Amino acid sequence: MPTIERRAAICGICPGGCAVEVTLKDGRLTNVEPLKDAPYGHLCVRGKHAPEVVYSPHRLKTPLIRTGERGKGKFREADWDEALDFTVQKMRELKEKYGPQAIASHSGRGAFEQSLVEFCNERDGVASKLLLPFGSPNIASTGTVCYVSFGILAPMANFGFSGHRLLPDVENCNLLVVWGTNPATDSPPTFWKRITRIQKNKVRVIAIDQMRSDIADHADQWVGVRSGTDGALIMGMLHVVINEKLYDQEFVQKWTLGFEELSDYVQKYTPETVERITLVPSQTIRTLAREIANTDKVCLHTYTGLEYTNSGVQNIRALYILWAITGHIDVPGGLYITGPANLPIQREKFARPAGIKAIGAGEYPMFHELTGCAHYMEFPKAVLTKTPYPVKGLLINGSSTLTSYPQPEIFEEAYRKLDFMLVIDLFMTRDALFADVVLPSATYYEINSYKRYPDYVRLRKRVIEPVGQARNCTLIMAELAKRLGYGHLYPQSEKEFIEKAFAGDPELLERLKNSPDGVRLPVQERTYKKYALGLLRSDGRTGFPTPSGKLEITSSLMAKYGYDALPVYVEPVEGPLQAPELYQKYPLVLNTGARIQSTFRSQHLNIPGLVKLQDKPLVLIHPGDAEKRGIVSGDKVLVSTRRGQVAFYADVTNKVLPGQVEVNMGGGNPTQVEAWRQANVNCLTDANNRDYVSGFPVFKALLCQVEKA
Ligand SMILES: Nc1nc2c(c(=O)[nH]1)N[C@H]1C(S)=C(S)[C@@H](COP(=O)(O)OP(=O)(O)OC[C@H]3O[C@@H](n4cnc5c(=O)[nH]c(N)nc54)[C@H](O)[C@@H]3O)O[C@H]1N2
Ligand SMILES: Nc1nc2c(c(=O)[nH]1)N[C@H]1C(S)=C(S)[C@@H](COP(=O)(O)OP(=O)(O)OC[C@H]3O[C@@H](n4cnc5c(=O)[nH]c(N)nc54)[C@H](O)[C@@H]3O)O[C@H]1N2
Ligand code: SF4
Ligand SMILES: [Mo]
Repeated sequence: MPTIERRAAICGICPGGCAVEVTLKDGRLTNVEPLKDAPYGHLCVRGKHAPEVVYSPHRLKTPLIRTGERGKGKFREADWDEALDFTVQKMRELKEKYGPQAIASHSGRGAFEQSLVEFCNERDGVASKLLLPFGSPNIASTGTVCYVSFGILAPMANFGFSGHRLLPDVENCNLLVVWGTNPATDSPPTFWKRITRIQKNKVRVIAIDQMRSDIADHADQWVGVRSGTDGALIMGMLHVVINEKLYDQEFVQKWTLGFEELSDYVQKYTPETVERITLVPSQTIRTLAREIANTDKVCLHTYTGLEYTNSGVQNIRALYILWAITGHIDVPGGLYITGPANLPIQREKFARPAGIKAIGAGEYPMFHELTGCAHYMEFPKAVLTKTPYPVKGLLINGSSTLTSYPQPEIFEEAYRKLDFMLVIDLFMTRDALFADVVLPSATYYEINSYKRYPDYVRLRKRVIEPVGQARNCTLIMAELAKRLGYGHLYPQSEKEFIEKAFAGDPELLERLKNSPDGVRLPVQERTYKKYALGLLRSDGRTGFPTPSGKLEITSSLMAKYGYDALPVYVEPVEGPLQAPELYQKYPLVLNTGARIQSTFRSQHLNIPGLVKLQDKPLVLIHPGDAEKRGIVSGDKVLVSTRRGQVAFYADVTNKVLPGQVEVNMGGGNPTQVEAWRQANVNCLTDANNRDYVSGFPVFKALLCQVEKA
């Protein structure tokens, strides 16, 4: 008789940490169900296929050492000691020869596990801090292409604090605007559930999105906008709000800096002008602006949709300013300002190596100073031209850079020139093909740890034994630190990590050990309009924690780095208005990478049960545009830009606006099924076309042509 065990657990496929019930047959994970009534009890399609993911034949099972040419995929199996010794020896050699800064690291979406984030990574981001005691400032992460614009640069410039402190008070609002984010693909989709709940109470929801996304489909109104032009749309709305005096005059006068300049600046953005730029009808712009200004308690939810255009940071700044001056900041039902996050852990502070600047610090100084990280878009240049100095080594953890960064051929060229490269992953990625050493990571189903939610905390108890020789990445980092001579800076076992994580509250840890469903954290009482009460600044004075003490519409931080102090709009440089000649040849606006349920960026395209849900990479194209090209749904089509040509499959749909296409992201890794493996959308995007402040590539406002293959 097989032994069958069912128990509460935390889903270990992505960092979402959904509460689930697992079934184990003779210790083997066979089934996962949502823990329906538990907080964060949820199961997405990816979580449902957990057994297939963790036991995938593609999983890396032993450390590997390269035997063939870089990129060719020839490796031999090695044991952990040999692989780690070799890694450390190469790192020491490079340090000796070129200095510690010659080694860089990059961590990505596979490096968000809670203990890893809290003990091995830096600040807000996910950059591993392993290289800091080694002496290299070159720690980078997907923060180079994600979150930092929205979560750090824009809010810091406006308010003087990070975006994680701006909580959408959905439950108390009368109107919710979801702008450039699709909560249906959040992990877990907590926001989606909250929205569904308020909709039952007849709260109006507006979605502003370049396509009719899941949330736009469920909203009361979808405002379709040309990709990358939200900044103009916001200026048009500010034009209405300011000229019709619909703003909170007392707030503006007392608590903002630069309103006069903004008033002057928006004059050229009449709703009619903005209609020509954004494709949003002028009447809609007026109505939208008036509705937001005249409604009490208007909530905003936004994220990556605004990050990837030429003035992404400025557009997001403008959006927050619109919310603030219409009276929706730090009030019930608006964007609530929380206290600074106070992690109850004693984190080791790793000092920055003195006297040596990180890669990209010169090009993107604000990014560098606020994140403390290297800018990975500058990595190829550093390797290929030795600017600002030679870079010879690279450590990648939980990231697939060759599918997630624009123009992978440039990154590949750099990887070929390296003297040493390490990749830690679950699977053989394209990055790993270039590595000298590949280390197999365990999934979160295979480790002991913990998970913090905004109002809740749970212990993560190992569900299955690690597959093959896979190891918990947190322990891999600790082990590397040890071999590099600073193991004392890291806890060295899972038990130690957990104890240290709750060292500030050992009683909570005891409760957690006895509560498989987790422990709810006390809710803090709310205080509104904290700027007026002196609760936002460390000196106790009233106002915002900015240099002027005001909400800075003209930002001194931006000005300090030589950027426009006003949140000025920049038209997409590769767009129909700025590049009319190119537009003749590439007459469709190209947007890439809106999330789909069955994949997580490049992940799961090698899992049959998930691939089945969408077996081909799609380009969403409007019926009118498709007809002109003789394209019907299912056709193989070629999408081309100035950079290249890639085959996708047509999905003819009025979910996208005429003249715009949306192309799936994630393809390009060697273990993926053929159609996806051949379809790396980032062969079409542009490594040199960037937001001038964040350095983020313009993933979502380019030009392309689509033709039948
Ligand atoms: N054109 C275009 N490009 C984009 C985007 C877009 O919208 N359009 N989106 C951008 C965004 S927002 C981001 S965040 C980046 C994503 O950038 P990446 O970080 O490259 O994201 P993934 O493709 O998810 O790669 C994560 C890797 O981690 C591995 N992994 C999973 N779990 C673990 C683990 O526990 N340990 C270890 N060591 N590895 C693990 C996975 O197998 C996978 O290879 O892509 C960006 N690129
Ligand atoms: N299933 C699944 N979940 C994921 C991921 C995944 O790959 N798969 N990725 C994870 C990652 S790395 C991140 S960063 C988060 C991101 O989370 P979100 O920011 O919510 O990402 P999306 O779901 O792509 O939603 C972005 C929305 O912005 C829209 N958009 C794109 N360009 C524009 C524009 O110019 N203007 C406007 N107004 N809208 C625009 C897109 O059409 C899309 O509907 O999701 C995470 N969750
Ligand atoms: S969102 Fe992530 S954690 Fe939740 S069920 Fe899906 S894969 Fe698992
Ligand atoms: Mo992301």
